[in-house]
Amino acid sequence: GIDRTWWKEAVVYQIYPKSFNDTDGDGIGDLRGIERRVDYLDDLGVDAVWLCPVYESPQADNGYDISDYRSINDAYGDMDDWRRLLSTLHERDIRLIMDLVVNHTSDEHEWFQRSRQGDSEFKDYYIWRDGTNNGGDPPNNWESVFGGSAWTYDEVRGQWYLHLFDEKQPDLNWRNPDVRESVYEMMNWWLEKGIDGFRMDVINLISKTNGLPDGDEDGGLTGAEHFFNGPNIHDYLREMRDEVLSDESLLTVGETPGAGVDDARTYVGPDGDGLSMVFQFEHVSFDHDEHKWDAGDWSLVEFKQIIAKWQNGLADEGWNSLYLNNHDQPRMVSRFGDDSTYREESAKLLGTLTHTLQGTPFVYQGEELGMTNASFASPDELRDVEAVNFVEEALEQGDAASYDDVRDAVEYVGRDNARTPMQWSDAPDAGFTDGEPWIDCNSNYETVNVEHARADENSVWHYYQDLIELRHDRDVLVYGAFDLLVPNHPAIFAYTRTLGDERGLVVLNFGTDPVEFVVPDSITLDELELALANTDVPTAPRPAFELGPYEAHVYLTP
Ligand code: TEU
Repeated sequence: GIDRTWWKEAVVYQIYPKSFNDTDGDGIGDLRGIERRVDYLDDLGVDAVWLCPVYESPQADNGYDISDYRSINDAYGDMDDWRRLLSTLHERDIRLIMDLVVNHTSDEHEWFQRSRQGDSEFKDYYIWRDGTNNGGDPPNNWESVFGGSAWTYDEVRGQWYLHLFDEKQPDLNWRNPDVRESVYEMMNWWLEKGIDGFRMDVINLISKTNGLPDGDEDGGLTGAEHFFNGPNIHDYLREMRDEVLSDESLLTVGETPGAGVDDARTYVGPDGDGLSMVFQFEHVSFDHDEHKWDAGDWSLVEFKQIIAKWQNGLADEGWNSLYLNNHDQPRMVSRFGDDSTYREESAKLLGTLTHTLQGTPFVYQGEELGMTNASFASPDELRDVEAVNFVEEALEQGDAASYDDVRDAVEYVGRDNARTPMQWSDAPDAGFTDGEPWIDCNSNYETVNVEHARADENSVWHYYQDLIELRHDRDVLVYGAFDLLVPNHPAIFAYTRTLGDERGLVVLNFGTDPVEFVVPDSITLDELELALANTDVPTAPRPAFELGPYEAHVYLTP
C-alpha cells in the first residue's frame, strides 16, 4: 500500500504578505487582508499556506531581516490578527507553514544590539572578526549574495561582522550552542501555537568552514564553498530535528540554493536529516550564468534533463518540491512561457507541469491568474535591495552607461517582478489597496485579475482549480513513478506516471508552433482517457496527435 503523508498530497499556496491584500489603506498588505481571502484560497482548493515573514522587522529585505521573532510587524497587524488567521485557516482545513529565517537576523535584533556592545551573554551570537591589513580590510574575501563584501565594520564593537546577505542581515553564529538553543526555543514557541511546519530560509548556509578561509575567486559567489552545505550542517539539522521537529506530521521545506540531488538526499528521505523536502535551484538557475543578471537563454532539453534528474533522484528516497516561481524569481509565464499572445495557454501548461510531477506543488500568489513580469521604466520604481544594489554597482563600475543598459536584465530576472500587488479586480490599484501601494501594480491588472478570472470559466484560475482537484483525486499523480519520454525533443515535454495499474501520460508543447507527438511504442494507449487539457481535444489519445501552441494534455486510466 501507499505510505500516505498529508504534505505529499497537498498543494501549498505561497503568500507574500506585503503584496497580498491591504485592508487599512497604508499600501502594504496585512494579516486581516489574508484572513478575508481565506475563502478565496478554499475555493481554489489549496491545502496549506506558506506565509513569508510577518515578524517585526525594519524591512531592509522585506521581512527576511527579523528584529523580533516573537512579534508581528506593525504594518501587518499583531499577534491577535495572526491567531485569528491561523484559526480561520484551520476551520477550512488549510494548514499554515511559517517562514523560519535563522541564518541571520536583522542588525536591529536585540541579540545583535547586545552582541555589538560586547554583552557577555550575546558576544558570540554573530560572526565577529578583526580585519586584515591592520584592521582596515575585511577578514576574508567572501562576497554577499546582494553584492559587495560579506563583511561590514562595526564602529561600536570595533570589529567586522559577517553578512551573507545585506549588511542589515548579520549571520548568526551557529557554532555557539546558545544560539542554537535560542533558535530551537523560538521554533517550539511557534509550534505550540499550532502551526503546521516551517519553510526554512537558506538553511543550508548556516554552517561555515572553521577558520573562515578565503574563497576561490574564479567561481560565482566568492566563498560559497565555505558556506553552502557547510561542514556541520547535518549536526545542526539533526539536533534541530531532535529538539523541535520530532512530530513527523510537520511539513518542513528547506530552501537550499546550490544543493544538487546528492546534497538533497542528505537533507530529506530515509537517510537524511528529517526535512520533508527542499527547494532546489537548478531549474531556476540554468538560464543564467554564475552571475544571475546575465540571464535569458535556456533550452527545453536542458530543462527536462534537470527536472527528470530530480524526479528520478528523489523518487525512492525523499520527496520533491515543485515550483517554477516564488517571491525571489521572475514570473514563470514570462520566463518559461509566453506572456503576450499565449499568456493563458502557457500559464496553464506550466501549471500542468507542476501539478503532474511527483512532489508537492507550490503555487505562488498570482500564478493562478497567469500574472506576468512587470515593467520598471526607471530605477526609482525598483524596491528590492538586490536589484537596487545591482543597478548602482553596474553604474558605478561602468558596466552600464545608464539604467537602460541593465533594464532588460532587471525586467527578466529581478525579484520585484514577482512582488507587485496581487491583482484582485480592475478597480484602482487592482483592488489591492485604497492607498498608495508600496510598489506599483503591474499595468495589466485591468484584464488580469481575480474578478475577471473567476467570471470566465476558461480562465487560468478555473484551470488551476481543476488541476488541484485532479491531483487530490488521483494517487497516480501524487505517488506514481515518473518516466521521461522524448528527452531530446526540442519542444515537447512528455512523461508517464505509473502506480500499479494506474497510469498517466502528460504531453506538453512548450512552443508557439504546432508539433506532432508520436506516442512511443512502450506506451499502451488502451484505457487512457483525457483527464484535462488547456484546449478542446478528443477524449482518447491517438498513436500520433498534434498539439497547438502551448497545448497541454493529461491522460489517465479511469
Ligand atoms: O533567498 C535566498 C537566496 O539565495 C536566493 O533566492 C536569493 O534571494 C536570490 O535569488 C538572489 O539572487 C532567501 C529568501 O527567499 C529571500 O527573499 C531573502 O532575500 C534571502 O533568503 C535572505 O534572507
